[in-house]
Amino acid sequence: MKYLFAVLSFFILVASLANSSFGEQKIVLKQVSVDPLEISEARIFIPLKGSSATAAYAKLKNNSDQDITLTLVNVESFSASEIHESLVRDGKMSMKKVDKIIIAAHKSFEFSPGGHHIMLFDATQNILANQKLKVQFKVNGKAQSFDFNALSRF
Ligand SMILES: [Cu+2]
Repeated sequence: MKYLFAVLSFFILVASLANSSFGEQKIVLKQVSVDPLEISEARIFIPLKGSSATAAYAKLKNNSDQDITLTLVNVESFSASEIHESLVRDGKMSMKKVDKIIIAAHKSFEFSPGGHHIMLFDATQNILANQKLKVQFKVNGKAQSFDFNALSRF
């Protein structure tokens, strides 16, 4: 009986050691899997009734040691999309198409109202609030999709 108890406690010790090293491994894996490009607050405003154009905004963070070049490929449920920069010319707001965005290593960038934004044209379907729409970019030449959340303006 004493022997059995010793064997049992040995196994419990081994099991708990295995568990703790497993836990450490999980933490390490989590650190490694941080995306080079992190996107938050990704949102698309549902087009207003009678309007065909709208915009998407997001916060982007370059977690890598290299610059990230970002180009836009397409946006789900819209027939056309472009990256725009807002400008003030002769006191008037205007927009200019931008081919690419470069985010320096460990820097952030924001698509925001009144700044750079993703301009969307001609919704191909009815979009509902909280619907997830895929926005496809090329991140350093490699296609990558991100979920944007559809929001109503009101
Ligand atoms: Cu625009």
